[in-house]
Amino acid sequence: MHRRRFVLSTAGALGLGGCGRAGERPLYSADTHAGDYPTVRAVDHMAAILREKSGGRLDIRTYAGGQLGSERDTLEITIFGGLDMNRVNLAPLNPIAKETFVPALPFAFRSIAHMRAVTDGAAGQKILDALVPHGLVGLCYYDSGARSVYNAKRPVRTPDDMAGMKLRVQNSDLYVAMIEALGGDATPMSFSEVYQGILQGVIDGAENNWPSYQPSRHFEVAKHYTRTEHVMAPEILVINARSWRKLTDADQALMVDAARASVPVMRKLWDERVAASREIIVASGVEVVELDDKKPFQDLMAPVYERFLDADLQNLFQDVQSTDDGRDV
Ligand code: GTR
Repeated sequence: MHRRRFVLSTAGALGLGGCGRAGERPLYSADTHAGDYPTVRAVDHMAAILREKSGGRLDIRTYAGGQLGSERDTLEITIFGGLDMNRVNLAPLNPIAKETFVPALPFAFRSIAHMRAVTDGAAGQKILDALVPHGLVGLCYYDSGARSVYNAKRPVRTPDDMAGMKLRVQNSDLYVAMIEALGGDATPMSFSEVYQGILQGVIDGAENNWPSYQPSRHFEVAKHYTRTEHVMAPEILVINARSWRKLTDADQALMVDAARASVPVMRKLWDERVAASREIIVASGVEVVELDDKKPFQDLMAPVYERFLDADLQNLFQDVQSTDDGRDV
């Protein structure tokens, strides 16, 4: 079936029409991760605050585990209003608002603490604001840690080891260009298809953080994980602009406060999850390659920056670079 028709019929079948008002029904949200994943639990925390503060009028119901489709598809549903909210990575937003390229660029952040400081600060807010003309309001950022390359073929120690390797990327031209600049063969596909893809040899591997590599069981079929930590693009929680405008000013303020309050909760859950996932992965016999020097990988990113960091984005990129590293990690 044509993808768009599928998306529309999925939303229709679920009755997620955007006609409800706050109080008449919960706000519907989607997440590709399972119900116990830190992003889903953070939104549940936000929902609990909303219920409490609004006397039960405001609530969020999350369809977790990719029940409603891939991030790209559910984002489309969210933009036209078939879903109120969505927790996605920045990657599917890249084709929608180019400001999202900046924090999604390879090696854009010096550390997790730097990424957190940026998302908490003025540059982070500018990127959220850039979504408004595209029908979305950005409520907050969540952690996504650092993404690293993994594959079923051989340990990657230098970019040369990636030559010709077929690696899955998210649906963003930025990530196709990044893998190609590293010498790999980039294959965009949805997250839910990666395990089978590796098992069947359609792809050799992919790239992701520990907490995604582990419960997806990609680590069982791609046992070479190299700490390239090439991307630290955060997650983002968005709400459809019309759903947003249906809320009173007071309810919008409650939403913003609840979203903000969910961020430190998420970070704590995230740090715990990183440690737990890593332990499972290491115990399973995965070969984890630590890189003494990431420079050979970084140096190959020059053409990617040239193509995606255009003149309009230079100031935003400078704002990101000049943000202090933060001290929480
Ligand atoms: C995860 C992220 C998801 C999705 C996934 C992917 O780390 O949390 O939102 O982007 O990666 O690679 O598709």
